[in-house]
Amino acid sequence: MNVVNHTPVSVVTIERFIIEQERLYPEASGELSGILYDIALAAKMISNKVRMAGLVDIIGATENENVQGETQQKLDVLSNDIMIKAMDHGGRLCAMASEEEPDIIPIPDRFRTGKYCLMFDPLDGSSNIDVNVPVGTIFSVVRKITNGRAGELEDFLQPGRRQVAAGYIIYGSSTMMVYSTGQGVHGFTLDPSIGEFLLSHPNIRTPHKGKFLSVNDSYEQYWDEQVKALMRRYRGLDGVQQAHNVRYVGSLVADFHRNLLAGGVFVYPANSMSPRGKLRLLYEANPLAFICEQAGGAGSDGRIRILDVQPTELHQRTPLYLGSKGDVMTAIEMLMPVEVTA
Ligand code: AHM
Ligand code: MG
Repeated sequence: MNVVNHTPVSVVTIERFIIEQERLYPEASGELSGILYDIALAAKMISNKVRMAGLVDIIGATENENVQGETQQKLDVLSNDIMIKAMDHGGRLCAMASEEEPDIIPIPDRFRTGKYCLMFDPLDGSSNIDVNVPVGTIFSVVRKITNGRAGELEDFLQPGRRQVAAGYIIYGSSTMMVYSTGQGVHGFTLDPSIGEFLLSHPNIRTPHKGKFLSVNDSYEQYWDEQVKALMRRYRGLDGVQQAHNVRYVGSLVADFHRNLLAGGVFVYPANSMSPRGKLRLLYEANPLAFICEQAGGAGSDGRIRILDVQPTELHQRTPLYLGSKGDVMTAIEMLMPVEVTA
């Protein structure tokens, strides 16, 4: 009979890990560490709500639409409020921006402000919540670049390569927080019995080529010929590569997390119905591309590196090819504009 080993995988809490990382930088002010602690606290609170879905009246849609014209779920609104309340008073942020809010969220006058801007998608994949599919929170931190107390739009419209921290929380079979401050990618699993995130996945590296393809191919009829050819390549139908296994949850954090650990590519191309794709550059593509690159993977909009895209709008959308480097390179090679020779 197999005996289950109950020894904890780790006793390194996220707080201890953040402090130890901070000590490597004697010049660090501790402000970024404070932001990460506060996000971990918000994550525990959101996790708690998500775990109660189905038992109390928090599933289902509200009567509101967000700025993208999407119906807000009750848990979108709750998670958004939790993030704002957990983050607004620490004195480290100059403003926030959320996928669920039309404009920048100012820091109330009664609180101090700081030198960082926080962007987040409070509950990604929330349309899945009613059917108990994993959802997530995604976040991105950049330094303020304007003068003055309050954050301005310009502070948020910085290319993703300027992120100083990014990460996500996945509310799956367990709750995990995965983040990077530019020194590798580290994953922490929430131990619900003690309410602590414990280091479970230090220094995550993603395989160079993956076995999974995550794509919603119901849009095939709206793809251009280059994208269709790329999908045939990924599926092994043109005989050039081995076929990928198709796995699509429809919850970006869940699809991304699986591919990060096991190898693969997440693809959400532009199509004739959505010429700029669906996913948001600031709240989804940038933070996950940052994580992916830190783990040895890559992120592209099909032409250029996601982290080099200059944002022009808060809620800008982008096509997205994200995951194992070899698989993203395949996309870039096959989507390159065809040279017209005289
Ligand atoms: P959301 O932020 O409103 O939840 O939308 C983003 C979600 C992603 O989690 C997922 O990858 C994608 O939308 C799925 O879109 P589609 O249903 O078009 O495949
Ligand atoms: Mg989202």
